[in-house]
Amino acid sequence: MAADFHPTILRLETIDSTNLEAIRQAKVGAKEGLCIVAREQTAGRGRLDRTWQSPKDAGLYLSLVLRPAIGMNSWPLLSLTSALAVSDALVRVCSLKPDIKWPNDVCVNDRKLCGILAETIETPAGPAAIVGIGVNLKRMALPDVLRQTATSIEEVTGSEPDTERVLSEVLRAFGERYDVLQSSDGFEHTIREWCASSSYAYERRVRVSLENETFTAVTRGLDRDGALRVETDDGQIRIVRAGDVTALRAQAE
Ligand code: BT5
Repeated sequence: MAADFHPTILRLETIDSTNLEAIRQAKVGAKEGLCIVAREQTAGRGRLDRTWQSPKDAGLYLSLVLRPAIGMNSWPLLSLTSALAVSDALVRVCSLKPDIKWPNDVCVNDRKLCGILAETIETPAGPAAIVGIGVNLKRMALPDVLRQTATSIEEVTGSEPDTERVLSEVLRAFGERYDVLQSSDGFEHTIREWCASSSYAYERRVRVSLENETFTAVTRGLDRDGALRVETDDGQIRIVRAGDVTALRAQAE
């Protein structure tokens, strides 16, 4: 397939958040493919107003401006596409075996190595999607609570990766996956591939945390727009669009 995605990289020393910068640039006309990369973020963002730790040169911090040619109700699939791309890049660059945790975490050995934040915004040129990707490259000083849950390429491989190589492989893999997403059967293909790359897709006992509610359930695959289907203890199927899932061990409820 011909590659249609051609990123233009804008490199910054420091920024509040590459997603915020991408939003600012998109609002003044940035085209599809603008890629903001920063050596550090002073206010790196996670979902739901959470923080992404972004010390200088310890991670890859990038955001893409996208103007996808697919219906907006399918834009949540961009998050899955990005997680698949990071997974591909980690396999190619360091032979890792990543697992994707719904919706957007790329994990190795059950620890988070990459987080993804996809946002939709209005711009004068029409709606745009901003996809932010943070990959932990090196061991970094993290707050105590994250020491048990986060990891980096250096920690799992024993050596510091080449930042430029990780960046170029993430962008190459993203381009490939993004082209597939926008091709015929691209949604089904992306969902199938995501399910094959995630131990969370089926039969996983999880705790689901929504804004005002927490419950336990078993995962039953993804809906057409990438939302997680779960079966609750009383046999109802529920669709989880925004929230967190945590894996439960059989008796650890
Ligand atoms: C995410 O949110 O995982 C999305 C992270 C996206 C970061 C990228 S970096 C480039 C771009 N610019 C931005 O400003 N953001 C994007 P969420 O699923 O809500 O997870 C956030 C949670 O992950 C935090 O509350 C912490 O518990 C944990 N965390 C924070 N920093 C981490 C890190 N460096 N490594 C692993 N876990 C981290």
